[in-house]
Amino acid sequence: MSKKRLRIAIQKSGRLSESSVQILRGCGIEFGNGLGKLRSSARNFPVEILFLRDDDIPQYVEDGVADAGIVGENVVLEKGFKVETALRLGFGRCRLSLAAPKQFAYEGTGDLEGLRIATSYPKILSGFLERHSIDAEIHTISGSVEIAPSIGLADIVCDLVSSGSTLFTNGLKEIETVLESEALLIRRSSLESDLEVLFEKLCFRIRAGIEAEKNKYVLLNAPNDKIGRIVDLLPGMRSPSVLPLAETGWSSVHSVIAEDDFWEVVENLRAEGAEGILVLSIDQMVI
Ligand code: PRT
Ligand code: ZN
Repeated sequence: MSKKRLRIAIQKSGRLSESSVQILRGCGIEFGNGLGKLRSSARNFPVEILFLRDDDIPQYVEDGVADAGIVGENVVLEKGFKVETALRLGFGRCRLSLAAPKQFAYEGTGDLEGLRIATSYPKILSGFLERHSIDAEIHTISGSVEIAPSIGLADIVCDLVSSGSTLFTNGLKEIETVLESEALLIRRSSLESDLEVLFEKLCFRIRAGIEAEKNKYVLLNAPNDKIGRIVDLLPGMRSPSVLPLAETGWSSVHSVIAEDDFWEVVENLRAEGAEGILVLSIDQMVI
């Protein structure tokens, strides 16, 4: 195996840290966590993990200090660095939204004309305003954006939202979504060939983990005369497996179903005569 190590930057401490560590550990990569450390070498895969502030990750990847990184799409787009997105990771979901005081009667983007908007995302916001041909004043502030209207610094804000409770407690309501964001696996565009091979391996493993999370493994028993209708309800990866049970006239059916519709499928399976239905999590799914 190559002596070179692939350097991956993840957030040291924050909303993305735990899921970033989990996604790498889910790939079978063993490393110590970032407590009090800036870097950690994996014991069983030629990877070095760098623990950084999220805002610094795109720059480090562009400069080649790190080969890849896990960071929010909002940060990548705001910083505008030349990095490539390899995978969308499906966690750290949030939206960058415009929010106004509750009493603001908002009817459409035309109402934004001439307003003062406080944000930590001036680049993404100005792109949005340009696309909608709106002339508004952007006030860039680095934190506690949500208090800007109440202290008279701005009319409305453009900030990240997940549950919406921060806006609510500050008397604000969401009026427009500027960006839907999630964590991304980013990479620098040119990797030496041995690092490229390592990176591809890593992506392959991460994809298998992401697919596994989106699916469930289902096993059930049914009398043979019901199998046809039950199989029709189950897509499976190619098609469901049907195996005879020791008891004559009965079979066991194994299949994979999407997490999103699994309750509905399970209810339909029961209605068609399935018994002893087991639904299991999948660790990895290679498709
Ligand atoms: O120290 P470091 O610079 O690394 O961390 P940070 O404090 O800058 O970032 P952190 O850990 O707060 O967020 C890291 C990333 O998580 C962000 O860049 C987003 O991609 C993603 N993310 C997901 C969020 C949120 N959800 C989120 N809700 N980032 C921030 N928030 C904040 C938001 O700014 C607001 O203040 O949470 C508040 C709103 O939350 P709700 O639930 O009340 O709506
Ligand atoms: Zn940050």
